[in-house]
Amino acid sequence: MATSPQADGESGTVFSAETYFATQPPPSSLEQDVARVKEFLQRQLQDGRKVVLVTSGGTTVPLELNVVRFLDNFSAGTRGATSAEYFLKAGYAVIFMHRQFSLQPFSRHYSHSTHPFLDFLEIDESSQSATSASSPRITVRPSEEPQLVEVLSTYKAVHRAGTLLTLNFVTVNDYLWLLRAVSQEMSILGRSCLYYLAAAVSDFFLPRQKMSVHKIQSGKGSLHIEMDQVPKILKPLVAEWTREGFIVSFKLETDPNLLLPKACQALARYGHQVVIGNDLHRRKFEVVFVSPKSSSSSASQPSAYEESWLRIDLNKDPHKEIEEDIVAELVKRHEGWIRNAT
Ligand code: PAZ
Repeated sequence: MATSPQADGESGTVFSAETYFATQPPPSSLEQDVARVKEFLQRQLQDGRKVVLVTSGGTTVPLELNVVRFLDNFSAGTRGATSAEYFLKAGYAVIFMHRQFSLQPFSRHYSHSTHPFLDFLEIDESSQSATSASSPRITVRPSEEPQLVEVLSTYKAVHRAGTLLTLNFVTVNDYLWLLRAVSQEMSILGRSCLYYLAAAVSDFFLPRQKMSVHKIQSGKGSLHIEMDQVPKILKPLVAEWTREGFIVSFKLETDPNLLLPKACQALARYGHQVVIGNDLHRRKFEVVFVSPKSSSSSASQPSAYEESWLRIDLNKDPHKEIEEDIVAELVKRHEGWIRNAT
């Protein structure tokens, strides 16, 4: 068994997934998380529900063992949190694996930056609270009530039904260990599980063995850090950990010319079912689904893939969320995947 990383011939090191997990330590919460996932999946199996794993938000790359500094990325977790709600609405049970403190289903509607909840509460000075004779009641601004009632009642119903399990990660290492463990557990569902990998995962990391123990000191001029490549985790996910799951990955680009070639490249490399391509600045109203052509005999040729663009018009309907249509399309494709089981 190879447990040492390989030099890539230029600079840095390429870790296989096997080497990665043999050399990087698991997060301390892993065992506990796996126990919660097992219990959740057993219940969904008994109830005959399909399960989707939604990954969401960005990963950090710590630069020190006693971490003061880390690299991060832009993702707020909007795509993941919004999609999770639509999957729940479509009858799926959802494992929502997200970056700690990123947006979550339901509470996302009251994000502290875009819609802070204190702004729509009012103090009714004329009334007395039922619990304390001296303090006045808090009321909800009438214009906010309809949405709050809708969000709150769905949130409560999901909690009563026990169809949402939330797990969190911070670093890219937490993410990789958790993704492996959850997907291995989910494989008991066969074709009834869907993977919706919307998290923005770092492509580079600093192995524990190369990290400074203490805070990196300034005063020695510029800082040079050589990072290694994060292993391509979709490869073992598709080929080993969950062979029958319906796997959807996301590809983010800023150069529109790269979107389709990169999506096709991912499908050719990993052999999964769908790549959803999105441009950083257009992602709220336009995405492209890329998937193997059903009749294709050669999945390694670019012509072996078909693209299908999904667009919404935010000028016409500013409240429309593109995730509603993304999820509707995937639910259809997943049903086909289950039907076509041999
Ligand atoms: O979290 P968000 O809604 O701000 O952004 C979503 C997204 C762009 C991170 C997601 O749609 C995506 O493309 N994720 C994969 C990124 C990548 O590794 O290419």
